Amino acid sequence: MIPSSRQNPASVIVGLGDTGFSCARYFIRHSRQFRVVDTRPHPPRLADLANLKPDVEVELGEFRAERLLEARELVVSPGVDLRTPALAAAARAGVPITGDIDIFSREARSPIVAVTGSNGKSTVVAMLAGILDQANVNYGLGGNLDGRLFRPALDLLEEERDWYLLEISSFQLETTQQLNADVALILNISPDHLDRYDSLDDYTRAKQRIFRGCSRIVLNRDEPCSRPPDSAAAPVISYGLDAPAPGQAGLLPLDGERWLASGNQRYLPVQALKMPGDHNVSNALAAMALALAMGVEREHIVAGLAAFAGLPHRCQWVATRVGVDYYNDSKATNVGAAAAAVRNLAADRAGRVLLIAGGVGKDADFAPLAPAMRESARAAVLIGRDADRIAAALEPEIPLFFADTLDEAVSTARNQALPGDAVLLSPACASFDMFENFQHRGESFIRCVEGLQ
Ligand code: UMA
Ligand code: ADP
Repeated sequence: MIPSSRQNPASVIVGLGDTGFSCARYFIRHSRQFRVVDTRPHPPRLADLANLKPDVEVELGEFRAERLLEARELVVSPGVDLRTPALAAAARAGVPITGDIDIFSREARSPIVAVTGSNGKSTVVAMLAGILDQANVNYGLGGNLDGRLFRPALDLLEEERDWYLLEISSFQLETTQQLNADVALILNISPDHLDRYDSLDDYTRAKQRIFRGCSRIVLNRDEPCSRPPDSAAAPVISYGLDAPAPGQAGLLPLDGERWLASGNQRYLPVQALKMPGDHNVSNALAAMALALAMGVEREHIVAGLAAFAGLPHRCQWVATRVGVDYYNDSKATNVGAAAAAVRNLAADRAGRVLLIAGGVGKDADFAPLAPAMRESARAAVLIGRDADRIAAALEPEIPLFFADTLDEAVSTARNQALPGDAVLLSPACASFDMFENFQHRGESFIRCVEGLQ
């Protein structure tokens, strides 16, 4: 039971990172009462909130259930686990749980295109944004994206837009009751965040919430888990690496080349895409299918996909030294991403891949990396907290090396590489044991490569 003694209870923002701060700004714009709690002694946006509205009550330190029970609602940041005892107690007592995407979907007055998945989200929404730029569409782009490039969802409501493109994480979907997206897509599902979910099924169920109330579904034919649950009924546009049926997206052959196509209409050759690997061909088809669902013209889709050069830290070419290519794929924070990068970088080259991996493994099973490494890798150089766990999954087939620093890892990989090989930082892990974030890890890698003699 919620205590009946409460008078005009305030919303409580749980977490004062980028999301919590965007929620605070939203409440301030709408003159709504709120308090903030955060377990961290120095939450990242504390000073920003103090500058904006010094009189907001902020409670730091472990969450206190009795304070949360007084809330009108809990607006929970994505980094906070809903299983945290004080939050779970509040939820059991009937305090409504919401999040920034949930609030966004209630407030947005223009249609939403929503993309989730374990890997490729940022690439696909950025590709779609490139297509919409060509078509002069007035859109807002945000959500769970690299905060240096994009904005939290609620900040997008500050400007009038005709469309919203949202990258949404499973954490954000957990607190989203009804998204009501115009177009919704799960790109793929591979094990990730298993420190936050009891099982892969739990993680999948969180992702499937993206389809709640959606008007159209985009489906990846190559990934059975991209399908919505049976309860979601809406028209479907599908994409895949095979030939497309009328109205769907896929690949068609012509003179020994593969072309991105809709039905029997060819759009552009795979060779015209600037990002390497079939996982990026799949991402381009996803962006194309989303654009088709939005009614974008062919010429804009072609121009947008051909112009897209890729985001930093995603299979980003850094340099070629003594015939060896160096790639920064620091954003590969799970096993599926790293396996895709290893396979796809090896596919188009004479040599093999030297993989640099390791960090915080988020309780992942690293075994699925072994087949990709057997097929495509010359060796692995392991760093970070979970280096031994990765080694256990790769032994005995793959030559293994260990390094204490990224600098040492790059030198070791350089020493093992032959001309035609690729040295690939694709860690399959989160970065925070050795770096501030994946951007810091990627930038450090680039500096190490630039420093090679
Ligand atoms: N934290 C605490 N105590 C608290 C609140 C947070 O310890 O009271 C910790 C969390 O456990 C987490 C960190 O602080 O380790 C950040 O959590 P947060 O909820 O404050 O994060 P934000 O700054 O709001 O950033 C979040 C997304 N981060 C996460 O979901 C962890 C950002 O995605 C996103 O850009 C931003 O909202 C805006 O939407 C980043 C990310 O890593 C890129 N996402 C994960 C991923 O892509 O794999 C899901
Ligand atoms: P997300 O936003 O989902 O983390 P990104 O577009 O930032 O995805 O890409 C992160 C990493 O995932 C890339 O560095 C690459 O290694 C891998 N990746 C990208 N697209 C795919 C895909 N379609 N399938 C598997 N792995 C992918």
